[in-house]
Amino acid sequence: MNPGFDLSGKIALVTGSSRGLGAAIAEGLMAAGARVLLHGRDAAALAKAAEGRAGVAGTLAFDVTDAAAVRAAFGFIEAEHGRLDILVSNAGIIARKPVLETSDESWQSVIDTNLTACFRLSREAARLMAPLGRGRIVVISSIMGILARPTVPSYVTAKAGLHGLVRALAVELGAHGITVNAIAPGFVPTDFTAGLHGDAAFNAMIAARTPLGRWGRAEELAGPAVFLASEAASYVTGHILTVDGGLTAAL
Ligand code: GCO
Repeated sequence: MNPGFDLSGKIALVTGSSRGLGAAIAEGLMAAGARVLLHGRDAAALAKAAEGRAGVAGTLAFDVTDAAAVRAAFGFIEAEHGRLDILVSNAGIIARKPVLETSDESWQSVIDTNLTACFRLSREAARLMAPLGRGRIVVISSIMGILARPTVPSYVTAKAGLHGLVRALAVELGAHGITVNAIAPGFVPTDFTAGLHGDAAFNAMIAARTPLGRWGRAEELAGPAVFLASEAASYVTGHILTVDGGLTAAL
């Protein structure tokens, strides 16, 4: 049987896809044949990211923490495309402050953006997918959902929460033919981690701790995302796939 990595005819939404991991994942889905709705907060950056790319089905600029804006975006997807086959929930933020210096507001905003928004996006996506009897939800988590490093307490908590959310969604949405999985990336140099990658000591520590001996590349998230979004992963749900060069396997 053909394992079916082909995503031709599928419509995908990738949040946070104007740059970084989201952009690389969107590119991977398009290369596999999907038509992708790019998302970000900055309409101008999105328009630039969409320029000249045949696989782009459109752009949606909204804040994932704004419930009304999320509803409107899914209303638009339904009206314009009549379906959604794949959601990649990738948009996220980080606050780097020790526990003793973390304010309630900062904590809440990281939880809202990284965890609550993913719940809301997944629920809206599942409402479009359920009538099709099929769907793929891929949550971009982090190895910080499994391991903790100092100074990112809200991020670690939100990412660990996403792993629970993936299982909670998987056990209910399986009945509708919808699979829900997470990818937990290790350290990848993007704008998000520029400060860490630029820090020679931190950079060397990660390379030394990682069996593959280096940081990841954004494009290395594309294959795992295509797999989980495709027919090839038809019997995979509720799974957390680490893509970390082996970092979480090593002591
Ligand atoms: C940080 C966090 C994260 C990690 C990423 C991989 O930047 O401070 O540790 O951004 O780089 O999530 O675990």
